[in-house]
Amino acid sequence: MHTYNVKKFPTHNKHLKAWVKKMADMCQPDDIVWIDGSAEQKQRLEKEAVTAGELIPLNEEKMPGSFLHRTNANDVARTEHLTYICSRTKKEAGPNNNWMAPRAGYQKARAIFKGAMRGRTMYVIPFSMGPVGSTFSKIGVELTDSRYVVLNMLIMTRAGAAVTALLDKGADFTRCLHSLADLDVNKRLILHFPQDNTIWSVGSGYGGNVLLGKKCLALRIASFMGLKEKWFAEHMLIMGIEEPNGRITYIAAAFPSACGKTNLAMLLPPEGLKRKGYRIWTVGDDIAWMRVDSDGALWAINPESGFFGVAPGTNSHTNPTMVETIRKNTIFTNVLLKPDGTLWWEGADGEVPSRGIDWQGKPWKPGMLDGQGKPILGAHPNSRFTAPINQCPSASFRLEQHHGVPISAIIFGGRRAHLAPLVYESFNWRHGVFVGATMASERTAAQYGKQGEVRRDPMAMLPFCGYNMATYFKHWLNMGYRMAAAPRIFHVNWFRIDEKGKFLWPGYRENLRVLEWIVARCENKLQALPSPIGYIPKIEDIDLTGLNLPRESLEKLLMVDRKAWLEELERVKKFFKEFKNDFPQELWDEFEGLRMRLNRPV
Ligand code: OXD
Ligand code: MN
Repeated sequence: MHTYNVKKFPTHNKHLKAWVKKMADMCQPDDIVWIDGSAEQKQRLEKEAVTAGELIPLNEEKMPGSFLHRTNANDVARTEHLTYICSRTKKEAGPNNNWMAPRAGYQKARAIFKGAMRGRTMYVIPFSMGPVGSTFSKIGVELTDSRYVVLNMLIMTRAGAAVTALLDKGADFTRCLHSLADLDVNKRLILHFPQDNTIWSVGSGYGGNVLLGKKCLALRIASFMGLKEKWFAEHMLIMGIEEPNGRITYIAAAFPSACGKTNLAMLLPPEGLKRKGYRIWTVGDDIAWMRVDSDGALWAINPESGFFGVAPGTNSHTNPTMVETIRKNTIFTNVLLKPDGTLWWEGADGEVPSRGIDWQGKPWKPGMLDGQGKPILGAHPNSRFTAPINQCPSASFRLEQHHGVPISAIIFGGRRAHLAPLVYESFNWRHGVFVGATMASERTAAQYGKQGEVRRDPMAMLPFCGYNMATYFKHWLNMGYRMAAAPRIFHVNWFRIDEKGKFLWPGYRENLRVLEWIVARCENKLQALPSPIGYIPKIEDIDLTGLNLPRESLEKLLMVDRKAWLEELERVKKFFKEFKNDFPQELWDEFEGLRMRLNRPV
């Protein structure tokens, strides 16, 4: 077996050295390589990955610096049933998490990690979530035997020598260990140890399970840190809306996975609007870290430096900005390879190719059916691209600013065919927390499980909150008391359908029409109509210029169906009750308030 010369590790941080050595003793890699973030090292890894068949280089002329990767067919989405919070007690993890006692977790995973890196290299990736050196950023070190993980982490995080330099000065770090092991779904575990600031992930190669800076650190572990340190780690996009007069309003928005956060974060203003000259600034598309600053407002950074977006449905209509962003230096996962070395996915621009190699590496033609007569897809519905944010034409000029951007509005949203109106505003912070806590959405391809089923997903954090959500709701309420200038809280739903099952709202670029109303409300420029669930826009206050949308459709979109809401309250009650006595009384008061308003004669 290899012996590791700890003196040769390029760091003075003795805790880091000792930990890398200990993990290497368990995983037994042949070699250890420290990631420095240099272009040379990256190119060497790309070459090795190509030689090993882990990456397929793409058409250098049309997609320079880009690669295709395929994961195992059983390893294409986050595996929430194998994801655990190993806090000291089950109560700390809450009914919203799978729980395993820390000792049992370590023991179970150790058996799989043992010798798992034999014949492989262990890469040591020092990374920063947030701008390097910002007091608001957090450092992690991921050990992995996957070059795909290294190359993705180099896009998604600030990784390399600058972070090692901070570690040399003794900075604390999240200990992230990952091994592909033998990619056996029966030996797959994604474990979080919040009290130990540690993440262990084994047996998967899918991004959400293995790029440990993202969901595992920046949401599950960071949410726990945020509770202790009084800040928020949220599953939210951040964007700036520049009005024609040059004023920029920043908003943060939480939608469940695969519900359009990425598209919204970089939307191109629609042409028809009455007010011309809007511009969008993208700060982030998935995660927001937010804290109260000395001005009493909430300030946000995006801890990531790249996008890990869903490919299917991405095209010049749905997201022209992303189409530009992913033209180069992008890693694609599980999409269709065309004979000319370019790519395709369902809902991509251009013609459906007449042939190609599908996401499973098999020859593909349009119209092919599987054993059950269903069409065989060229790309997996949860196929992805990983691209640097600084390639995004709408990337915010404030991305590297250590203090981030001030947030004027928080938007919650879900995919609801019925019930939730296009937009409404909460009465105040406490009511807004209730609105977030009662969020629900229909399941998409980003998680395993039956698609289309409605699941409760408070603040879009159900799969990502690293502790008991009853405590999380209290944290939200408490943060409200700490802010002199708290953001306003809104709820949107782009997905309402009519009696014929057709979407009532065109969505995509046109969503700016709703954001325009939200911004005007933040600036106290518009009055709104009180309804039992919150403030609703007056019909004339949503600019429909240039949009072929009958006024009746907007009326339907904004309708509040009291009976349906009262039925919804029964489902909400069932959900809240899962948290037993830990659930905050303030939210039960909001619940009763809403019930009363819904029952009040009109
Ligand atoms: C993601 C997700 O990948 O939420 O962002 O699943
Ligand atoms: Mn997400």
